[in-house]
Amino acid sequence: MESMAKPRVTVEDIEKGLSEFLMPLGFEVYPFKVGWYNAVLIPTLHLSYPDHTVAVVVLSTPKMFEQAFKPFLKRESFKGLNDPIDQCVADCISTCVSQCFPDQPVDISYDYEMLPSRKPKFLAQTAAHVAGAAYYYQRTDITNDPWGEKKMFGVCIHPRLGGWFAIRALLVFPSVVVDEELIQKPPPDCVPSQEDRVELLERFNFRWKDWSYRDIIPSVQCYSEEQKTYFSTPPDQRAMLLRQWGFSAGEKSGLQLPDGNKGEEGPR
Ligand code: B12
Repeated sequence: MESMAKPRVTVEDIEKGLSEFLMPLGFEVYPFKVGWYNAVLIPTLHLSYPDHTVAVVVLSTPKMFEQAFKPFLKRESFKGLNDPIDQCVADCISTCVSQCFPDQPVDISYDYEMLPSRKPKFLAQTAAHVAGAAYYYQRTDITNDPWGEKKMFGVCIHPRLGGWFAIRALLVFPSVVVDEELIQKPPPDCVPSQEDRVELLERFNFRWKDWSYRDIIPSVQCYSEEQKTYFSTPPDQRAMLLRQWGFSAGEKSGLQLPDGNKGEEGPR
């Protein structure tokens, strides 16, 4: 019955399939092993798969806005209930997975999804770091930091995009396990100096609305003025902005966001 066996999906197949579909839409994909992620986290935050399971973290680049979002808006007419960008990302990724891997189980989690415990389904920055995509600069990366008792959030910096990207999704392939086929590469440490790291965390925590943390290193692309306008608009007014721009909205569009989604969420 040898001939009946499904060919084994390799990590190369996964990377190739996902990037052929998602790169032209303005996304980047980075495979990693679940064990690398779990190794840096406390057990309550672990992903519950064996260490050798293949996972992939998906980033959006500035090009996603033109190459995926605008075509999505023309095609789909967004629905007012969820953030249109989140709808677009979910549409791209779920279509990609069902077309490229129709016979594979794939567990998809998005950056904005929470568990019943109110913890995020996955820590996007930790995933990006262990996958080698973008170094996660945390307070613990600074010796003798000047912030005393203050809570300081960490931030990932991408070697080519600086801060001009977002971490959108985690895909886990529960039936694909790997060994030596996947070797961990550290993310490029593109903000090596202590002084610049202090500056980076201060910009991210105290001045994130001025976009300046994203330019902590030179980048090959950044968000267009239009994209910045979109992301600077409070989520409950984005549907209206899109209508002003001439995109049509579906039945339930408008200002009625569900409770809990009205928060002052900024750009990702
Ligand atoms: C909740 C949340 C917020 C909250 C709280 C922030 C926080 N970090 O806790 C609020 C609302 C304040 C917020 C604000 C913003 N956020 Co926010 N947020 C999130 C979200 C959904 C979860 C983060 C979280 O709860 N982490 C839990 C904490 C406990 O994790 P942690 O601090 O990393 O700690 C862990 C690590 O240290 C790890 N660890 C320990 N040792 C080691 C060693 C190594 C090597 C590693 C890698 C890890 C590691 O263990 C710890 C846990 O035990 C993420 C998306 C996601 N799903 O991850 C986006 C995310 C972090 N936010 C993001 C952004 C851009 C923002 C904003 C700029 C804009 C916005 N979206 O509103 C602002 C600015 C921040 C500010 N100045 O206030 C981006 C950051 C991108 C980047 N380049 O890093 C993310 C990743 C979203 C995305 N899609 O890209 N955010």
